[in-house]
Amino acid sequence: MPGDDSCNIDDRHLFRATMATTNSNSGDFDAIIVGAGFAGLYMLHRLRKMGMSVQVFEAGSGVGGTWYWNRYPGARCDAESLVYSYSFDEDLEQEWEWTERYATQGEILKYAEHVAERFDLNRDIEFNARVTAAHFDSEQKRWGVSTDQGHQVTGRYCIMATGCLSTPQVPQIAGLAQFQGPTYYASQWPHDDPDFAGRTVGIVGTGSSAIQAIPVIADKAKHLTVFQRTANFSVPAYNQDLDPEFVKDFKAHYPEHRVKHRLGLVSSFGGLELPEAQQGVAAMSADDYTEEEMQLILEDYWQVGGARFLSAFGDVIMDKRTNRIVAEFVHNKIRSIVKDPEVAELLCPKTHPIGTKRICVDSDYYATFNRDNVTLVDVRSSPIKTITATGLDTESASYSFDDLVLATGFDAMTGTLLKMDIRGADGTRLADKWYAGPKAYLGLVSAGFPNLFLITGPGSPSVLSNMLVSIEQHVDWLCDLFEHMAQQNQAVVDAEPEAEERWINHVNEVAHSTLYPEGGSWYLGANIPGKPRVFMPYAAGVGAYREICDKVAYEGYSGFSFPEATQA
Ligand code: N01
Repeated sequence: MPGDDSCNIDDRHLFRATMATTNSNSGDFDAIIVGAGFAGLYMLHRLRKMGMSVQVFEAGSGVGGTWYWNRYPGARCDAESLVYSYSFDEDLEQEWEWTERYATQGEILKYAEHVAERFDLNRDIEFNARVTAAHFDSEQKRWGVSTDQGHQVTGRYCIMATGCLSTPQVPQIAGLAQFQGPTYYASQWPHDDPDFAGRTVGIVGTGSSAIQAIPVIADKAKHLTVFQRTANFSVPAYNQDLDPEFVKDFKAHYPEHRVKHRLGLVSSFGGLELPEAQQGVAAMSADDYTEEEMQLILEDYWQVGGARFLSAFGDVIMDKRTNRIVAEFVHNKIRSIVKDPEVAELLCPKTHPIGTKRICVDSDYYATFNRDNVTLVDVRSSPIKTITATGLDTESASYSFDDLVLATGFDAMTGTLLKMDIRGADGTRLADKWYAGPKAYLGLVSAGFPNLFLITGPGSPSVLSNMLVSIEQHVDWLCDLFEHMAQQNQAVVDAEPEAEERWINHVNEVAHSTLYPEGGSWYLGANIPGKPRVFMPYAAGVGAYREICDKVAYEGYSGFSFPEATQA
């Protein structure tokens, strides 16, 4: 097994400022990482290889982040397993065996656990410890980090690897506490999976989580009532066992695949790959085709399945005509699958352009509404009034069920960061600085919060990309920055406010050149009452973003300031 033995000895000499005190509630570290999901694990691995002392805090009792918490029935990744995986270690990518086209939550969690063991990461992770505060001490130039378990540690660098979808939204529905049966949040599913056999279940929400859970719950439950406020576009996954010959060939060409993902050379700019045969087509604008030709192309994409359906035409998120044709294609698919025309019409999304809310990937979602034991309730025309002891009341009817499932989403991208009491150089709270929306240069550093880094933060491609691609890019880029700082004898890095402002304007400009702002999505904060409406991810793609970050580094980290020399 490869461990840390490949560490570059020269790198180790760069970081000797700190002697860590471990196994206690206090200590001083070169770096503190918040979160032990895929970002936290890789960050820890890299920093350790550079010779840094590192402490990771993780609220869960194990590694895996989103894959630790989201254990709802049917949970799978909507990116294909061979590309939703780390690329940093050749032996790991060759030796790990994915079994299905889309890995289950359980398999991805096993992979995260395997990575933690393989690289001996667990010894630097404090589990069951939720970070509550992080304050920058301007005199000492160190972050002081506290947890709900009484830890009080300090560190030069504080890295937020907190995930983008890690704070569940508790829906503002009256009477939630009155329900007398079990209530399950999709995003905090119990480890002992509840058995719905013979039970009646009500589920609120029809986003990605619900769309995966509904067919699986319907298969078990006596009856399932689905409360839908907004219909969502979903594409069939056509999940299947991986063909060993395909895997062998893919693995033989892993380096080429990875380069394409990193540079966004494949036409899906999020870093997900298209089959070879489709790559040329996807770069095209729909203007090059008649509507009849577009139907044939869309049918091809539909038959392959998966989120890449949205890549059939390069301008689907830019051009209203293209978007309308693609959306109508999906409407017609829904009408062809769902037998009851009224139910089919309710399931056809008409409130937002396709792709402006995250596209869902499903197994038999629409067909599930043909089952006798499934009822769809439209809570847009007749909103939920209150949860009752035995079910819920809408404005026009009462429903009862044994179990309530809430698949009501997340306070995305900023929720977890702003729940912590984070204070910068002059004591300003991050929540105050971000009152009108998140601000961070390159989505990585928020001016006035020196040495605080956001992995896949707002203002980076983040949730519009394959998260593993974006995580590795941020971690690698930060490691280069830390090395640069060590070589230049710099202790502190901050973003220049003007550079941050320019970046935020650019992120907005890109977003507003697309249809994304029309989506009313969690990308915009629109799902959280009172949250500022700002399109948070950077929509120009991973390739363009990487190029910008590389240029910034090449220019000696333009837009960043290095106000202090090392004190050690
Ligand atoms: O959450 P969502 P999600 N009354 O916000 C409804 C990732 N993910 O957990 O749209 C009634 O999409 C809400 O209705 P509306 C993926 O990035 C990935 O499903 O606000 N309904 C909506 O239908 C995804 O996009 C994977 O009108 C209420 C639903 O709850 C992201 O996580 C799998 C309500 C929330 O949908 C979030 O998906 C799962 C209320 N008061 C998730 N409040 C894969 O990789 C909310 N809703 C496969």
